[in-house]
Formats: sequence, C-alpha cells, structure tokens
Amino acid sequence: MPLVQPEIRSASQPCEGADLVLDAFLRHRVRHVFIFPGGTIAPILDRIEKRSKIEIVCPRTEQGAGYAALGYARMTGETAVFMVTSGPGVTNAVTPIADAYYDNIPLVVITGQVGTADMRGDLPVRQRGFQEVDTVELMKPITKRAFQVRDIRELPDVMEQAFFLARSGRPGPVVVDLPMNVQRGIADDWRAPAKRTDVLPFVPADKIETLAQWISGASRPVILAGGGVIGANAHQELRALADQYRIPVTMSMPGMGAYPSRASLSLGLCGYAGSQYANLAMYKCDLLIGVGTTFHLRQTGSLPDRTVEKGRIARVDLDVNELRHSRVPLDLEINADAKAALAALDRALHDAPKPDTAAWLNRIEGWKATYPLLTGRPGKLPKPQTVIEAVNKAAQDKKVIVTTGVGQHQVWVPRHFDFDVPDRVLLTSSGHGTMGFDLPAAIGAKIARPEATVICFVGDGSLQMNIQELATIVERKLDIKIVVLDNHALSIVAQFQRQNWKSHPATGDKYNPDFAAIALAYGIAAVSITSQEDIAAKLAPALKQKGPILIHCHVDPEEDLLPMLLGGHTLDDMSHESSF
Ligand SMILES: Cc1ncc(C[n+]2csc(CCOP(=O)(O)OP(=O)(O)O)c2C)c(N)n1
Repeated sequence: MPLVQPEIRSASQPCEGADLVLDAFLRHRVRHVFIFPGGTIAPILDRIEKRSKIEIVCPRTEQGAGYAALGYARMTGETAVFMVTSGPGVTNAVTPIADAYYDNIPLVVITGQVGTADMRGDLPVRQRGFQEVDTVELMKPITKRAFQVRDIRELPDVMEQAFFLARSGRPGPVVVDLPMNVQRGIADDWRAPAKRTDVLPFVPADKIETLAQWISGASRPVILAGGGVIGANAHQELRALADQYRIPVTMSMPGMGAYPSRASLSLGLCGYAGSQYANLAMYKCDLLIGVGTTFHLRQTGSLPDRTVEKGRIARVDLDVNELRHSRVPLDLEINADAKAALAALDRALHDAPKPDTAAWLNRIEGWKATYPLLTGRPGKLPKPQTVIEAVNKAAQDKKVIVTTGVGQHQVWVPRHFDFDVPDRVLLTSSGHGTMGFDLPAAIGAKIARPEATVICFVGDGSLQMNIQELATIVERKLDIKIVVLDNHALSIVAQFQRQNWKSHPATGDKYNPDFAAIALAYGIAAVSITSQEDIAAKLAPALKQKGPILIHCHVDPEEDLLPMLLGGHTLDDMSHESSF
C-alpha cells in the first residue's frame, strides 16, 4: 500500500537530529514504527507525529513492541523499525533483538540515550545519567552492528548504513543509539547519505554442476529446506526441483511451509521433534541437500557426524561462515543465495538423466504407515494435537498466518497444521526459542496483512509472558484468534525433567486463572473447551465469529511430545516412551 509521504529534504537545510532520523524512515518508505515510549525517544516521536503519516504502534511492553515488529517484518518482507527509550527500555528490548538476530529478521532499532555530557564514558563509576546503560556493549553480540552517534553530522549516513545492513546478505537487527543532544541538536552542515546496494555472492557454476551430477546419480535423495528458502523467496524454485526430480522434502521449524505439508513428497518437520519417518529418510538417504538451513542441533540431534548413515551432504547457504564452521561435516559447500542457486541447479539438471527415486519413495511410504503422527492417548480431556487438527480443518481454505509460543504446543503445530508459503505461514521463535513471542507476533502479522486469518496457538506458560498485549488487540481492533492450549504446566520442560530426573519441580501442576474470563475482562470474546465433544461443537463456530476471540482449551496435562529424538541418539532412533 503506497503511502503519500511528506517531503524528504535532500539539501542541507538546518534541522534537528530527530528530523534526520525521520528523513531516513521516509527514504526507506517506513509505514509503521513499533515503539514503547520514554523521554529519550520523545523527540523522534514528535517529528513522526508532526511531519509524517507513519503510524506509531505502541504495545504494552518493549517485548510486545519488539515481537510485533518481528511479525510485521516477516509478513511484509520489509525492514521493521523498533524504538525504545534508554535504560530499562533498552534492557527490555534485548530479547526480541536477539530473536531477530538468530532468525535473520531485518530490524532497525532506535534506542534513546542520555546526552553525551551525562555519559559515564570510561569513568570507573556505574552510572552518570539517569537511565543510562551501555547499549552498544549490550547489543554487540546480538546485532549485525550497534552504532552510537555522538556527532550529529554522522547521523544521515549512520541511518543509511543501518537500513542497508539490516537487509544486506543475511538479514538481522542493527541498533542506532541516539543521545538526547544528538536528537535535539541542530544540524546545519549535513550531507545527504550515499545510497548503498547489496551484492549477492556469485553462484559457483562448478559446484552447482557437481550437485546436479550427484542428484542425477542419487537413488535416495532428500532435501532439507530451512528458513533461508522462505527468506530468499525461493519456495517456487524448491518445489520445481522436488517435484520434477521426485525428491522428498523435509523442513526445519523455520523452514515449515517452504514445501506444502500436504504434498505427497513432503516429510514435514525433521529433527528432535520431527516425525520418525522424516528422520529415517534423512538418516538413510544417499544424498542430503540442505538449503538455507543451519543443520542445527534441533534438526540433526546431538551427533552431527552421524546425521546421515552413509551418504553425501551438500549445503547451500548465503552465509559463508556457516559453511566454514558447519556443525555437520559437508561434502559440498555452495555459498549462494538459495533462489539463485536453485535456479542455476535447475538449468544444470536440464540435460542430465533424472534420478530414479520410485523405490525410495515406496520405502518412505512404508515408514509413514508404520510411524504415523500421534494424536494423543484415548481419554476424556481434549488432546492438544486434536485441537490443532480441528483448527487446521476449520481454516482449510483460508490464507492463514500462525504464531506460537515455545513448548510442546510449538512443536505440535508444525506436526498437525498444514503450511504452504505464502498462503499458510508459520511464525515462531526458532533460534532463540522465546516464550511470549506468540501474541505480539500475531499483532505485527495482522497489522502487516489485515486480510489474513491470524491464529495464535499458545501454551498457558507462554501466554502469561505477554498476556498484557490483549489490550493492544482490543485497542487496534485486531481480529486475531487465540487458541490457548492449557495443560497447567510448562510442559516441555516438565517432560524433559521427568525423562531425566523422574519428577518435574517448578514446571508441573501450575495454578492458572480462567483465561476466558481474563479475555472477557479485556473486552475480547471467549469460549472454554473442556471435552472432546466441545471440540466438535464449539471450535469451528468460535473461529467463524468476527473479531478477536480467545479459545481456552483445557487439554490433557499428561500428553507427552512423542516421538522425540533424545541426546546421544541418531535420527533413526527416536524415543517413543512416555515420561509419566
Ligand atoms: C523466555 C523463556 N523462558 C524460559 C524458557 C524455557 N522454556 C521453554 S518451553 C517452556 C515451557 C512452555 O510452557 P507452555 O507455554 O505452557 O507450553 P507447553 O510446553 O505446555 O506446550 C519453558 C519454561 C523459554 N523458552 N523462554
């Protein structure tokens, strides 16, 4: 939606530092900023209000604003802007910024700072300014770059660099720390910044040729698609490769939807919480092709040298350091953008004989029949897996964005809900695994895509990390469906504790409030689901209702995440044993 923006000054007219920040927002066509206010970002808020049509989105905490920004960036494909005040605003913002770093989300973060005269500098004291904190040092390990601007003349170029770096190569967060006197000072000698353009690495033709030969000669190939496929907008190229050459596709958590869950060649989620059939296929393949994936512990288990029993591993990644320091030993490293590499691979395969994968696909069908996804033990209480399947069914022909918290429910969602980018998208905190991502990420996603059905699956534990954002949903009239899977436990940790130590201190048997009543108190419609029959009777009508709704599902607390790949085991050897 193009927005008519007021003038962007290019000539060197005297102005305040805050104006130069706004100029950068306008140059980069920012339409929303996600903020939590405070004195040290007030000058920029004033400029936004007076000089632009940019909408200020103000959730109830910095975490709420940060995760809303992340959901927004993922769903618009644009760099999101996140602004917080100095001191506690900054420290509260650390977690979503780390999330953006580990999950490659382009984010420009503006942090307020005390004036340069009030800074501690190198003095051996704790603090000089009120709400002073060393933002740059705090942010360095979780950002692509953390700037502090002390000279107003540097501001235009630093802002340009921040927007450039956030998107270039492997995207991520960039922080710009702005002392009060820089925001409020007058710049009468500034220059319009130079524009920067991103250059992607050359696709290495010789390596693509080798991979094409390997594919052509493979009898048991598997593709492992990661979030990099979705980030590079390469899902169509990936589908063409898999479908044309009949190669089954498994996905990491951030890669879910890169290939349609429902397609016959789909193996769904792999790894510690994947299916036994996906993991068997990875383990028994003769060629594993990783595209835009880190071969993280969660995908391979704790024995990276034994990811594949006997076969080659090829990996396409934009980040050369990931290839140089791969956890999993590689037979072929291709440093390239996923879209460009898959397009080149398609050309290289054009005249090559197609691999014969029929016997391999038959074998996989056998595994699918032997190890179907489990939908819970029999019993009266609703099963979390059944609830997710019922929501999936009710939302079958809709464009859906799903967000989750972290826990068992986070893993049941990719197992039991169908994803298919760009129509059915999963937003979840992958690398950082942050409880509380759920509700605010749904807010950002709904602001980005008002026409989409946004569903937030959330555990009782995760919900309580950012439950205050129910207010933002009401305030902004956002039609979000919140499905609370309440098992009165921090269940995934409880399961881990029982598996190792036979009890679950601090994580089981939690007292919870009536979340439906809480939603009603905020002004959000709510229903409670307490039996299997309720799922059939109440769920679909609740989802059909217009406007936000919270569906409080009292699910079986004795449901384990099974099967699960435990530490010290290879991918063919998942545990099917209950911890109760
Ligand atoms: C901010 C944060 N703190 C702690 C953890 C550790 N942790 C991971 S999952 C989990 C329990 C989640 O409980 P809930 O949201 O109810 O999900 P469930 O496992 O019951 O589905 C905890 C405590 C975390 N991931 N994030």
